Amino acid sequence: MKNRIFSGIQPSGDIHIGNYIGAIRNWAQMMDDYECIFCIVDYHAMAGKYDPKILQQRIMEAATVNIACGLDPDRCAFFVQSHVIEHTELTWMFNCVTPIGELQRMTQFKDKSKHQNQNINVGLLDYPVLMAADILIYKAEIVPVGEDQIQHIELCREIARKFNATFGETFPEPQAHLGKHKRIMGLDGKNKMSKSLNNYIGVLDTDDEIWKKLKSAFTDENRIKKTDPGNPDICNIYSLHDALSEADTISEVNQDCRKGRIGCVDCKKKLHQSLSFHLTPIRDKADFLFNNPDKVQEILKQGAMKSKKIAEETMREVRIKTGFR
Ligand code: AQP
Repeated sequence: MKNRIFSGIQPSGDIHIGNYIGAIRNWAQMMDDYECIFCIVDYHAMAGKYDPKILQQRIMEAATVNIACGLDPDRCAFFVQSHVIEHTELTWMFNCVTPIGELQRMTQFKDKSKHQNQNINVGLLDYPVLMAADILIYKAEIVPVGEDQIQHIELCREIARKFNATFGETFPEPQAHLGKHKRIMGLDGKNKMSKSLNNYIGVLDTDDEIWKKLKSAFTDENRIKKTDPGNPDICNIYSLHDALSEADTISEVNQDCRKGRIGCVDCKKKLHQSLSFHLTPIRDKADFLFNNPDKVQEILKQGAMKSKKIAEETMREVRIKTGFR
């Protein structure tokens, strides 16, 4: 029996290389060793600014990019959250064991409340409870995520503990699984790479678009002249090399930067080459799938059928334990 993992991604805009390096690439590498369930979490996207007219298009884009990045429907279940309605039923059960104070202290809730201060809705506060239901409805033991989600996974463990203590042992306490590159910084060098901050490189950006973004990207601010020795440890361009370039390029850039033998522009050019090498096959596969949306829809349908069986079984057990026969 393989351990089960669950993870999700929102269809809330372009998928960026932070999502790819911090999450999707790890998911694709875990498919042989775990029983994998991956999900487009469309209900989560509703808590932010979203346009119902293009929601389905966003879902298809997110699904297409994830498959192009390596999710293989033969080795994982991949589906849309709202197609397995049990997620929301379990959320209600979990709402009733979750202290409101725990939700109010979540960093992401505080940050997002600042960014969308005209729309601080209950969904924004309740987001981590829906996330706990997404994970626990499959009794997943491992959740591969980026660092920004660690606090939510801790809360998920607490919700599992509270539910088990109230209604009897039902759920495991899942562990977060972080890859080597758990927090990719945005091109501003100050904040996490993020759609809403528009500081990202999209997985589907063209080479020209990527170069335009890289040209103005933040580097080691202490380096004034090209010949000044730089410090790769504090340079965001170097961290992106570390996440994406070949080993010999990483070590060459590291040494040349410290000795002032390579300037920031040339370092960015090398990164641009690595990005192009890495993203071209993904873009090609995505192009093929955009022209064959029925293939993507079929994958999502099969994934929902597989996942729904597990979700229904968990809900049967939960309804009995909570007195809703
Ligand atoms: N910058 C990042 N570095 C590492 N991992 C990241 N993830 C997101 N940004 C980074 C991981 O990607 C997975 C899916 O994330 P999501 O769908 O919840 O998207 P998000 O975190 O909401 O992405 P954004 O771009 O930051 O969206 P907005 O701006 O709308 O809030 C998760 O595992 C996440 O950790």
